[in-house]
Amino acid sequence: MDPKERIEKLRKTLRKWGHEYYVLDQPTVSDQEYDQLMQELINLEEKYPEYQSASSPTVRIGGEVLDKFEKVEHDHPMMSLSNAFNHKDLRLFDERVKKNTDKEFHYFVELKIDGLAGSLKYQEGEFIQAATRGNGTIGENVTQNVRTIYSIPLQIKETRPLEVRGEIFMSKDAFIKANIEREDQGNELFKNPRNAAAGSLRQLDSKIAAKRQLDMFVYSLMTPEVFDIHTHEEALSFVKDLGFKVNPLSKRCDTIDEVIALVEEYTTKRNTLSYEIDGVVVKVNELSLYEEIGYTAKSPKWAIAYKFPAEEVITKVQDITFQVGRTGQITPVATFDTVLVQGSSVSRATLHNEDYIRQKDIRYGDYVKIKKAGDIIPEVVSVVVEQRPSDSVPFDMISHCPVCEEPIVKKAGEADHFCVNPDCPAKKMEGLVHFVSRKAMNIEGLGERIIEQFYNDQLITTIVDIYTLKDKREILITKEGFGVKSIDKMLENIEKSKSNNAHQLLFGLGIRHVGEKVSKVIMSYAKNVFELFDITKSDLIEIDEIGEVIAESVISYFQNEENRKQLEMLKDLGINMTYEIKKSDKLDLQDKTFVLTGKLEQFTRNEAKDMIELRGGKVTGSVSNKTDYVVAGSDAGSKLDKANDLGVKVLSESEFLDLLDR
Ligand code: 0OW
Repeated sequence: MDPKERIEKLRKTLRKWGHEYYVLDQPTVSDQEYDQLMQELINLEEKYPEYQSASSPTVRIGGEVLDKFEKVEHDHPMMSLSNAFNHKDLRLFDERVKKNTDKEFHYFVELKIDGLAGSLKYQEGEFIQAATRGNGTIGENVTQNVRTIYSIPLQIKETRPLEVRGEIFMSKDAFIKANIEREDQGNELFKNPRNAAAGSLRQLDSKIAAKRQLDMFVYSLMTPEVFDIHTHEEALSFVKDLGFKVNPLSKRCDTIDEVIALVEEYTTKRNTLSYEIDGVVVKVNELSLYEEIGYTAKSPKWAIAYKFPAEEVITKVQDITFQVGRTGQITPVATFDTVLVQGSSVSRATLHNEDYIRQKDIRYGDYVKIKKAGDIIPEVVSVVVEQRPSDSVPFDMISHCPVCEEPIVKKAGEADHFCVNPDCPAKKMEGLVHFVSRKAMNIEGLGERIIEQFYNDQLITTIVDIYTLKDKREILITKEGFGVKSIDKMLENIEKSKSNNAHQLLFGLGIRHVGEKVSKVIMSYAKNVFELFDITKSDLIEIDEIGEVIAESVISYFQNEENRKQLEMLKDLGINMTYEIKKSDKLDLQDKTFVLTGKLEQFTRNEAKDMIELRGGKVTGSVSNKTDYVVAGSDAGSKLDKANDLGVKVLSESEFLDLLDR
């Protein structure tokens, strides 16, 4: 067989085997056989470059690292879904659909995969482009990274132009693996598979994206009429036949009662799946009714997403312990037998303060209902009084700090108790954790667990100790659980933090009432930390947004001899004490007013706000005709509608990135 034929044959076979393995999850050959043939194809393609093809199974990981993602305008908007939170909402949806059409219809029910929406385009049977949803109209070109998703065919037998859409996700196992790697590199962990998938898809280097094992379930075929398809069910079997991965648990239902029964079934099945779902999507099956049933600005009226209720589980309160924060605040915490809530294991829940405990009458040994809605920390919802032991007694708040045994105080009218001992080890430890945290000095690889261990080993008891830690390198690399690589990476990050902007240092000092934003406001006025040594209260109050309480807290901190000495030592150790508006931020957004709406992938709201303020811009909470830009993330709300009504310029996240990179 001549090489061209052999190459074609190998590609055909490897595509078939790849489809069986990655899409159907039913491999018919061993990994060795697959790898052997792949290697033969790689060798042949190297030997005969004239036969190279972008859709060869050997071409999954792209070449160059991108410096940013190009924008992509969607041919049809990528809409979001309106939500149903209970059976009643589902019935109301059913009634609305029936009001909008008198024709007969069925429902089609799918799991709501918890990932991010993506669009795939094919021409002449070749995969040519993938894009994120963005703000629904403009997305980002992520073709390079999507090529690395093995369940996505690079070539299909349909040669007419075709677009499919689906949910790009990371399986639970891939998520755990990704976080192990993040931990090893001393990076911040992904909160959940959705964030991990979004973060991986936004990698500019597709070699990194490839390692994250992204996957995709296709749930939409665009322009179905072109392929003479009339129902959603036919559309899914059409794309499945082309080699796309379609969720096997989708099902047609004739009535809303059947839908509700299926929703209940999926709710119980949820934790047995190898990927996260956050609900169920219900769609009208007959495509011809979509126009008639209609759309809102953001979502179709012929579909709805049923969101699972925040899961509640019952467990027994084994103990109530008390955390002492860096400000001395005492937080009671219920500890209990580990339970699975919303797919993650939970063994503690905050009890906020004494009032909260009294109001719910939570006692040692009680059986309680725990809830974890979304990604917030778990909370005790209520006590299962019927299961309360007969000898149980009401909870009594402690009177002394559990760490330093000094008396604790609760100010009149305040709910929280505080340890007021300045030398309380718990406060010092929490203070160090705060100092290294992301929004303060952002020392990656030096997390809470390590701070606690190094504190107890007397390696770090003050901030200055952090910057002299490198002198103890020989001790550190022999410590249990640490390697040369992770220690050197940590020491490198400590050194790097010396050049942080001074507002991060000020925030890291943990002065009461001086948060991240106030630190920036003060430093943009004082310019150097040492200016605060002799600043007067009236100077401080002069500053916009600085009131009496903050001014007094700052003055008392910098009048304290210990604190002054510590800052002198930090300066001698090379920590930057000055605040500069970074030169690249040449205030090119001076007097521009922004409103942020929806969920941004790249930034938190605060980070986006900081970027704008650093450039002289202003961020307000509501859209008016004075607004220059509305930055619309995903699931943007009424502010986006108002911007469109007022003709205010709307920026997608990628356009906002472009504006900042200008
Ligand atoms: N996440 C999903 C899912 C689904 C689209 C079609 C028209 C409007 C929504 O599993 N199974 N089906 C759809 O249908 N959307 C889904 O996810 C949406 C897409 C955008 C926001 C949600 O992720």
